[in-house]
Amino acid sequence: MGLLEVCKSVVVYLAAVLPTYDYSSQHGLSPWPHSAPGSSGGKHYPKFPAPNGPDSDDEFVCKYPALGKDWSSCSTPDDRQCWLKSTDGSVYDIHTDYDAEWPVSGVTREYYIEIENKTINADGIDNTGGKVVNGSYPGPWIKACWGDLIKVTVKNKLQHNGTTIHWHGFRQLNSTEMDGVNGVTQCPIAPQETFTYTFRATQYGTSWYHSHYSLQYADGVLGPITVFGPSSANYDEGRDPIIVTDWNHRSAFQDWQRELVPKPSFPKMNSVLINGQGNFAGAFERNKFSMSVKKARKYLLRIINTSVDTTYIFSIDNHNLTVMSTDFVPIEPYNTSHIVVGIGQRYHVVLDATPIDNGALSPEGNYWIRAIAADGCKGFEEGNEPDERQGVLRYNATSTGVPTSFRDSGEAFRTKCRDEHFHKLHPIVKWDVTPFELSSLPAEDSRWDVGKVEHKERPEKGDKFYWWALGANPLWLNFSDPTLLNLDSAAWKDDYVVVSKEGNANTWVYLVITGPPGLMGVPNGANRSFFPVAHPMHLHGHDFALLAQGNNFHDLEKPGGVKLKFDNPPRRDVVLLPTGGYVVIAFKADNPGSWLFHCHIPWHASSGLALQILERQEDLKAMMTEERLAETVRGCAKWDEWVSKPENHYNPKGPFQDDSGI
Ligand SMILES: *[C@@H]1O[C@H](CO)[C@@H](O)[C@H](O)[C@H]1NC(C)=O
Ligand SMILES: *[C@@H]1O[C@H](CO)[C@@H](O)[C@H](O)[C@H]1NC(C)=O
Ligand SMILES: *[C@@H]1O[C@H](CO)[C@@H](O)[C@H](O)[C@H]1NC(C)=O
Ligand SMILES: *[C@@H]1O[C@H](CO)[C@@H](O)[C@H](O)[C@H]1NC(C)=O
Ligand SMILES: *[C@@H]1O[C@H](CO)[C@@H](O)[C@H](O)[C@H]1NC(C)=O
Ligand SMILES: *[C@@H]1O[C@H](CO)[C@@H](O)[C@H](O)[C@H]1NC(C)=O
Ligand SMILES: *[C@@H]1O[C@H](CO)[C@@H](O)[C@H](O)[C@H]1NC(C)=O
Ligand SMILES: *[C@@H]1O[C@H](CO)[C@@H](O)[C@H](O)[C@H]1NC(C)=O
Ligand SMILES: *[C@@H]1O[C@H](CO)[C@@H](O)[C@H](O)[C@H]1NC(C)=O
Ligand SMILES: *[C@@H]1O[C@H](CO)[C@@H](O)[C@H](O)[C@H]1NC(C)=O
Ligand SMILES: [Cu+2]
Repeated sequence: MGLLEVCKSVVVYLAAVLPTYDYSSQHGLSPWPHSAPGSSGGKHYPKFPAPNGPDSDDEFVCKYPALGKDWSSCSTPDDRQCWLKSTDGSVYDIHTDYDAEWPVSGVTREYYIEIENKTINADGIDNTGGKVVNGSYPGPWIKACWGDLIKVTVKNKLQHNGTTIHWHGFRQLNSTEMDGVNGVTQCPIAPQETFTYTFRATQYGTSWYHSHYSLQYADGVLGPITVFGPSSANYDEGRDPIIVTDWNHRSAFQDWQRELVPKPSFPKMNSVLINGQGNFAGAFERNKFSMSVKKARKYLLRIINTSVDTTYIFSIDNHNLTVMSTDFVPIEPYNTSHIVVGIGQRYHVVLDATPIDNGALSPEGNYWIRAIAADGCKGFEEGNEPDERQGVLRYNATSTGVPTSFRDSGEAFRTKCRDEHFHKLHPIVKWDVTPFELSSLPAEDSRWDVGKVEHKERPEKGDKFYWWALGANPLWLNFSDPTLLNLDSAAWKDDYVVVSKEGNANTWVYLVITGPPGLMGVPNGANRSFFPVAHPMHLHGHDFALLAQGNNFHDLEKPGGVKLKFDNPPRRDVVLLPTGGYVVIAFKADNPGSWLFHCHIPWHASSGLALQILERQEDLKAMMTEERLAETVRGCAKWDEWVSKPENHYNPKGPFQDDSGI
């Protein structure tokens, strides 16, 4: 019996004694404290409550002092499209082109968070390798209003790891140095040091922040962030974020070692959590996530997928959901019985608390909230697949009844691994993408095939390990040498996978990403193998237009085999590259920076499935003045000092870095 088998049987034993477990000792879970940053004083300018959570925290108000007193809030339950209006008829609303305009704000939202290690007991089993934000998993809910400046000081209280925080989906317009990617925009924050991130909320909606230091977010360093703003569908009340994730009982750094051996045994996940709560292997009556509602009211739900390995299908028995935004992009609302949430993706949906009577009504008014792991997009231990009934919707808040409801059995309810349907997603603020022919794209910097490449000469890693890559080179960053501190460079190391894109704010950048199935021979002369796996691909610094998405990569080779949508295509910041398929994406070169484009499965990102788009290097160099980079340079000096001492490392004898760094 190998060591891993031993661990597994211990876990199974613990599960068996779970009924007597004292859940009151459960620690490390977030109660969503409603912190209220900034002062709520000030009499001479407009301020209004943000549409908020269930215990609507009166302290959190949106304020726009710079707009003057002609302006007022116009967000009401009957008109959530409106945000601010002026007596002269000007508005900021759902139709405002947020790529170009946002409410002028004098408000800075200041937060301070600490990253520390902590044992997390999320599903009945301790994970001693946990790492958390401010002592809780998930971390505190960071809130701001559309147009605010967000300023978050992060302190690293870990003993043996650096850290960074990335603000997932935030465009970071003119602030690439605040993107939080070690080796690209900064050095890791050294233990006991701090770094202050300052950036403007030009978009609105819900997202998450997470560490970009190696596999750290999988250990718990993440939390939700909401920017209050208009919505395309109406609702009465907003609710706290619903964070769905898969979960593991070991540190991801430990599991990574399972990949770094000649015959990798792929890391497996153990359970599913909603807001940090779950039930491992039949520990069923533990405090399941629950949400209570009043009949006929409409609720805004903010759903975030922070998974490591799993795409979920989210549904509530006997209820349809009205989808109104994908990632940070408001869309024409549509109704559905279930939504497919890929890793890193977010949806704002409206739940109409009016059960659909299909003969399966729960007599007590309790309904299952389901998070179904999609077929072919999950990585759980065999025979240990978690129950899909992950939460309860209650019409009677004090009821403790177990729902008897059933999943919608209709044709339309499919559990295949895919994205929400391409043709359903119509952004409200339209983009017209300049048409082009696929055959006209230069393959060398526009076409990227996802595959695995064989061992290169790297002393750090084991023998015969295959590294995921976009193209021929797996990403491998030097923590101490971020791209932003090398803007004079004309030549980049292959390991940095730098893809230069020039132009101006009106230049479209097009990328074709493919995941060819099977062993495909040797495109571009590199020795690569291809595997049938779907990858959630995430771009920093931009929303992108999704011009095409398909299951058969061979369609690209046929003339006219792929039809591109240029007229208001779906738009988001994470897209699922289907198994054996392709995606074609486009964005405007309107944000100079160095932007990571990577698979959001941490094992794949750690293995190198990433590239960086270096957007308009000369303009970027001009923007990145000494003053702006002062914090970055200071952080690197501190990091270099810390990392130069082997006694600081987790394993002083082994190599310090054993993955791509992201
Ligand atoms: C995080 O914890 C620190 C220290 O207890 C506290 O000052 C800070 O307000 C907390 N941050 C948030 C966002 O809750
Ligand atoms: C976690 O932090 C505590 C306190 O700093 C330290 O004693 C412990 O060794 C750390 N554990 C790991 C695994 O780094
Ligand atoms: C980070 O910390 C973990 C322990 O929690 C350790 O296994 C890993 O080697 C560390 N990695 C780096 C690169 O600091
Ligand atoms: C971003 O910077 C460019 C030039 O550096 C400037 O023209 C533009 O106004 C800036 N945009 C914002 C939103 O600050
Ligand atoms: C999270 O994303 C992963 C990867 O795409 C996906 O497998 C999983 O279903 C998503 N979770 C939810 C709740 O959608
Ligand atoms: C969605 O369903 C609601 C009832 O819950 C209905 O009022 C609304 O018109 C529907 N919207 C669309 C776009 O079909
Ligand atoms: C719920 O949504 C499904 C589509 O997924 C639709 O067929 C059905 O009519 C909807 N039901 C109600 C009551 O809105
Ligand atoms: C709500 O549930 C509680 C506990 O089961 C029960 O005592 C109460 O009568 C219920 N209220 C209604 C209105 O059904
Ligand atoms: C990483 O970058 C630093 C700073 O430029 C340099 O001193 C060091 O030699 C680099 N390490 C490797 C392994 O290239
Ligand atoms: C591919 O592999 C073959 C045989 O192992 C080797 O001769 C060739 O040099 C490799 N090509 C590249 C581009 O690495
Ligand atoms: Cu991947």
